[in-house]
Amino acid sequence: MPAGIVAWPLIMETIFSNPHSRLNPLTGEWLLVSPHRLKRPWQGKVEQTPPETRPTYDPKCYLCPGNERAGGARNPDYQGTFVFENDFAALLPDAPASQADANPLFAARRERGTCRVICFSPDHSLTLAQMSEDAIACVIDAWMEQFRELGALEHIRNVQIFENKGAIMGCSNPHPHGQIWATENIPTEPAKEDESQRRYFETHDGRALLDDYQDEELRRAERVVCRNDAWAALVPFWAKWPYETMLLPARPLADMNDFGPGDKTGLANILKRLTTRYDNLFRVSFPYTMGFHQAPVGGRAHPHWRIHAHFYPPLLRSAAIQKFMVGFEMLAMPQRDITPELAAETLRSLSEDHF
Ligand code: H2U
Ligand code: ZN
Repeated sequence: MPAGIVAWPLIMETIFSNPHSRLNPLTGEWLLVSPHRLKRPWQGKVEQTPPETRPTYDPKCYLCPGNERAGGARNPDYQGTFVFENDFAALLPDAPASQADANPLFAARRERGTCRVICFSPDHSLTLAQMSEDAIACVIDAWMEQFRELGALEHIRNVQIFENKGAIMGCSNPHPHGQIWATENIPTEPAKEDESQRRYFETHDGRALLDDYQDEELRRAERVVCRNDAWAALVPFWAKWPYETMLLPARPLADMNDFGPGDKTGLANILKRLTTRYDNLFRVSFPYTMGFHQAPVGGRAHPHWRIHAHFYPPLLRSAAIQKFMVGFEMLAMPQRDITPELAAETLRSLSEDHF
């Protein structure tokens, strides 16, 4: 090699072992990666690990079958999944329209919508990781049904399906459950992803951003955690949470209405395997916020969109050490210490048998 010319892999090696920033092409946002920083001493907050054993039925739980909820309604004696309107909904279907402020610096808009809660199982003691793939497939059936039903409402443009798991994520109840919020406007995060995917599609001969991204990740393999015929789980190149992952479909699916039988059973399989790996990481029921991003509903087709799930777990170095997005992260941009490649390698090395 002529003097002065450095091999490309060597340059990348040097970039990735020193402080650098990475672009998230889905949101257009940058992230600071500081691989050398893991060596610093830690004297901060140590999280208490909650006790791991729970009864299969808790008479004081608002979500267990047959119990009375905080709002006064009583749950049926449900056997599989159970969906109900959130008793303390953040959105209302009939919020009235009102006069807009003429000053654009004081913009406000009506936000009609619906909030629902979905119990994944009647068994209070379970989590997705501990449920069978068949039972997880029933949760997916309920998500698909909710997506179809809420997405068909005339005033709804986005259906956000998510799960907050664990007390440190602010989850109010350990009973396995998630939420669905359907809104009249497309919220900030899916709106950024919509814009980025549309722009990529328009400037890349009608190819989808997430198809090209997934193809390249599967080829490089270094950030892939696990996969099956229908889905891949990987740590995105731009992950900001220490063990953040993303689920991507093998087929060009824009939303859950596009699911065939194989997409559903494949999703149940990858959810079980990924959440089991997460639990095995620190040998705790692993906390996270997870949710699906799907094409906006109503109106035109969205060939640029690919459904995907994000898992955002807060734990860093043990069950007791949590990553805080504060300081520089709040004021400037997110930052991480362990590299996405190291996080993927760690998750990949774990067993898919629950501890
Ligand atoms: P978390 O998963 O983030 O803890 O939220 C649970 C939701 O369940 C929360 O939005 C609702 C709360 O309003 N809920 C009811 O609708 N009824 C109840 O009896 C308890 C909780
Ligand atoms: Zn319960």
